Amino acid sequence: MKKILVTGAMGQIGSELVENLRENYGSSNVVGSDLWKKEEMEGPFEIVDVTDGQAIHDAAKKHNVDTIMHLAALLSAKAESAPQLAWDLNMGGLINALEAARELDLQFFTPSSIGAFGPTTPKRNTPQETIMRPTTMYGVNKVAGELLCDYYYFRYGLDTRGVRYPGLISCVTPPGGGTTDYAVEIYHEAMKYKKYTSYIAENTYMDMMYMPDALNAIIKLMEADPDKLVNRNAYNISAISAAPEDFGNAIRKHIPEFELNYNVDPVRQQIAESWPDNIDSSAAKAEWGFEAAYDIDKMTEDMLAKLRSI
Ligand code: VAH
Repeated sequence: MKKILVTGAMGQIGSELVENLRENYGSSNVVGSDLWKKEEMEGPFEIVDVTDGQAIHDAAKKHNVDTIMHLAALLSAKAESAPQLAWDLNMGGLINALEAARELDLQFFTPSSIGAFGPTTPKRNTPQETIMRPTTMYGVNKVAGELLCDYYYFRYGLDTRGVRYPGLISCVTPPGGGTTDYAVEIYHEAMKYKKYTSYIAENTYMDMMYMPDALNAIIKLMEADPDKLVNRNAYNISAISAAPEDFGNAIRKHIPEFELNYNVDPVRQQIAESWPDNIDSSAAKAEWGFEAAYDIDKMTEDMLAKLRSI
């Protein structure tokens, strides 16, 4: 992996991934792409709508990349509000990116999610191989996406790789339309108002991860020995299993007067309850050495320090 095209480069993961990759591989070797870009954003960038397969192909060819990291997608809550649009973007965009990678013989990364699991999946210590009957359009997209990436590996020999991300917490670009967004909002509002009203109920556990761990996982997986990859497109990875009150308790170690209230959103609560409480990451650790560096306290300290400096 030396020259990379990132789709969804203006999103929560993409915006920090492009910066991280540029630090590791050189700015001129990482091409961002999205429907729009921030004026001040530097480095190679292409305006690409991933529902236009030719646009992805042309951007990859123009910059002579050897890898596509496909991140453009609608997240879970937004996908539930527009399921047909989500199918077109999440699945149409994915097969377009896979086709570009096949035609140009590129390495390929796209994330799956804990959203690929459903209410009949074992909720605790969720195995790498298990029942996957998601009840959301996002989950259907993620399971189908994992299988499509497996197909492109088995049928065409494409070097596809992916992880099942938990909820990701970051302070650079807020997520849009996710179920786990509360775990990002809580930090911003703790800083501004010393209080937050959670749309997810207390005692609702979900897997979470700090963005630095999420980005390191991509690079570690993409640089791993392909002969060691068994689960290649769908590695369970997680760092933290937490409910809203756990974030509140961690924040209060820095902002003692922080107040956490609840006003549950039934749609996102139902999505959250269909996902595991905590997943087993042992296959990722065994096959490519996945390790998370941030627990909830270390993440909280870093998040609040970064938000204070903005
Ligand atoms: C979402 N942040 O909430 C995403 C993620 C596991 C959750 O896929 O939809």
